[in-house]
Amino acid sequence: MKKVAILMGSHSDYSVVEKTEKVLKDFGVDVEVRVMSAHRTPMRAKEFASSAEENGIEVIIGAAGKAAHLPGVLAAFTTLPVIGLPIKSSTMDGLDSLLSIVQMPKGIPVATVAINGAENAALLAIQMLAVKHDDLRNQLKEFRKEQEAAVIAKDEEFVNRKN
Ligand code: RP5
Repeated sequence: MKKVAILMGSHSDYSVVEKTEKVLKDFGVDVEVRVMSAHRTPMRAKEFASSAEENGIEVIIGAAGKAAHLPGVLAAFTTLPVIGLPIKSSTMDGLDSLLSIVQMPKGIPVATVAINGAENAALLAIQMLAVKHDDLRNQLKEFRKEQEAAVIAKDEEFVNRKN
């Protein structure tokens, strides 16, 4: 079983998070999506992270905006890898979220992707899982080949363009 949990701090994050969910599902990864907040439902967030490993989860993605401490709090309660997905906030364009997530003090790391980097959060989780799941490693290699071919095809369009 390959299972990733995506926790978002608010349902308002879901328009970004659904892109993460889609990539994971496209790769055949089991996804559990939850709304859990480090400040509004701190006990539920703690309980989820504390029991994630025994519940078969292998990677946790924490999506949050503004003072985005959710991924760091989750990471405090588990040794599973935690990926932080900073959500673009309305007032500071997500810089607040990015810095809140990426600037973890030493001892408890959170792997951070770009502001609204939903697809990369999924791909990074898949790369972590691929360390032990050969099928995912092969799928990732295929994905990279397709991505490369798509860029080359676009380049060819320009090369062959008649001004
Ligand atoms: C964070 O506060 C959430 O992750 C969300 O990005 C942000 C705003 O939440 P709402 O006020 O929209 O519920 O906890």
